[in-house]
Amino acid sequence: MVFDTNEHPHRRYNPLSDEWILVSPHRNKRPWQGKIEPSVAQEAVEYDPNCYLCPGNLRVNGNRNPNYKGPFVFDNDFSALASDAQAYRHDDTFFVAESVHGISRVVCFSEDHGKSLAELDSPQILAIIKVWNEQYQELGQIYPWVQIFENKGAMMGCSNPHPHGQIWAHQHIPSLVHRKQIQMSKYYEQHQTSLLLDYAKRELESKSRVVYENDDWLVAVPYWASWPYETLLLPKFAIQQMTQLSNVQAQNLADSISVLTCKYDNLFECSFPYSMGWHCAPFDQQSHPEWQLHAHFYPPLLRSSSVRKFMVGYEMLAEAQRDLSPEQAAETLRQLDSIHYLKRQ
Ligand code: H2U
Repeated sequence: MVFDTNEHPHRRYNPLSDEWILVSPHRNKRPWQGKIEPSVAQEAVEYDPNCYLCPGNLRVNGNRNPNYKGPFVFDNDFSALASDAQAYRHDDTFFVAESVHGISRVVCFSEDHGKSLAELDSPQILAIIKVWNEQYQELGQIYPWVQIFENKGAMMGCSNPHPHGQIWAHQHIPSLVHRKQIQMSKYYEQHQTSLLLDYAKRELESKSRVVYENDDWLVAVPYWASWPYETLLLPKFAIQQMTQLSNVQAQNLADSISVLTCKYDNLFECSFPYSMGWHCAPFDQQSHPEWQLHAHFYPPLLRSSSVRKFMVGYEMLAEAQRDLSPEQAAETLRQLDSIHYLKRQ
């Protein structure tokens, strides 16, 4: 019997995290099983008088948002980090702790309460990229790590439907990034090239996991994806930080985000939940040829707008597991229209 990775259970190695994932494609031979659940009605209002993030509204702490248009950034009123934390370190075998020093901000993507990235057009997404860059520039002068991310949808713990993301910047390098840094450094020592630049080249040669590409960017379901429709957004060129993007590269990035988020919404004809975020070289005044700027999209949905993948028993106790193969997921995403289903005639 010939081994078929779309049929037979196997494990795949994630070189970014140094972890394995169990793939059980026989449990889900077809990429689409079961019935289509009715779509959850979309929030269509442009302005919600009760939203803390809409222009002109009062936030929980009593501050009033300006009548902004386009992206708007403010310091999180319930920050997970403190910029005035006293230094603290406790070292006692099992009881090790240290203080954290940082700042967190909220980035409203636009004044429109009802439009997620998928429904904003490329120039509006480009405006968000510019704001992310301004934040990297400002916060990167103070903190070595600036984490930009978006939790989208109640399923991902998002507390407010107004399209927005967050930025947490702090002194320490967080655990997942630390592990990735080690892996990329090891690869660089062995090959004198960046792991993710070489990986992007291999994905472009194979095409089997590529969802979308333009002159500068590539979206692929990574070989080691653990979430059903997880994707990696990768540059085709060497770049360590977002602040190094040319205007054309930034424009092409806006197009990539637009196409990917539209495809996601089109998959189950719903506002597709996910957590996404950027990783780039730390702002530590060192050169980091091992790094490549990239974004991860981690969406939980599996079979419909309401049937999600849970990372529970086996995943919590052993390792990540998936049914659909990454190649099957990529094929499904690739075939989807890049015009948003709500904009179709
Ligand atoms: P999430 O939806 O991903 O939870 O992000 C919303 C953030 O907005 C959340 O971190 C902040 C919350 O603390 N927020 C304010 O800073 N002020 C408000 O008035 C409401 C929400």
